[in-house]
Amino acid sequence: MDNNSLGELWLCEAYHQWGNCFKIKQILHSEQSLYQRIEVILNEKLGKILVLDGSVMFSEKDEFIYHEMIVHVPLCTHPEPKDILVVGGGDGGAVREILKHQEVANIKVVELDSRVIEVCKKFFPNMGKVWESPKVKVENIDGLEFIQKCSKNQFDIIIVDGIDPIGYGAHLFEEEFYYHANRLLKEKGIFVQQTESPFYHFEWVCKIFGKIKKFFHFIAIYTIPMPTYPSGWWCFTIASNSLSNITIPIEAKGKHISKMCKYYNLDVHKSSFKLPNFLLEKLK
Ligand code: SPD
Repeated sequence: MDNNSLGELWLCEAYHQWGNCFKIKQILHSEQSLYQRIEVILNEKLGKILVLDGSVMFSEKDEFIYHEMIVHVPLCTHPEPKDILVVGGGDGGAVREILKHQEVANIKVVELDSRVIEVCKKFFPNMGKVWESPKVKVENIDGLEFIQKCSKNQFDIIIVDGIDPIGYGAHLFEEEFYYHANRLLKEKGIFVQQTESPFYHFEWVCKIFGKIKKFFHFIAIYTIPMPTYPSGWWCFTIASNSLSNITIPIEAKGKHISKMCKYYNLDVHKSSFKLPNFLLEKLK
């Protein structure tokens, strides 16, 4: 956080030569947990913003885009998702969206840092109340450690809603993690992970795609506009071993879910898989 020449306080998330800045009206919370610096700041236009180790996780204004798309794309593609694993996701945003799917019976959330959950319960009650659902079970353990010890074929969907591939979350973007993720999925299972900005982190996007591809027969990337993330453009990588049609939603499900959404609908779902040439060329 920096003061500018006018004495205003700004949060600047810098990536080498680029960055995003947010004017801080108030710092609502700041602590060092066992794993990271957790901050909640208030911006007049964006509302409250959750920041982990200086990186914006979401703002109240645009989090719906990210959370609806990381969840409804896989869940509206799978014929009958019952058992869901969320790795990360301690803010509750993804779980809030999963709970819109009545057929889901169990949601296991593996969030390493219990303080993220507690801070979000306090400052983002719209997301934090999901933990009261009897379908939701939380374990505060590292994602890789969790999936290493799990027996195979347990989940219909695995959603990795983590931090960037640097620091303590980096191993969630490695081959060992993808090997176990694949092992844990049931038949028709779908894996999805937030995989950074196609513009700022092009090398990461391609590298991660290559690693996931080694373990799944079918793989695709879809993108969203994400105004508060670096470059404002973000992507998810989705993969499956037995569902060849991972880019095609089940129409009736998508239509039904879109009634409960601010961003997601069937056209958005389908068009999010349309990629520009510079990405297509690299992902062949
Ligand atoms: N650079 C920010 C990447 C953060 C992705 N995860 C956000 C978590 C929101 N539930």
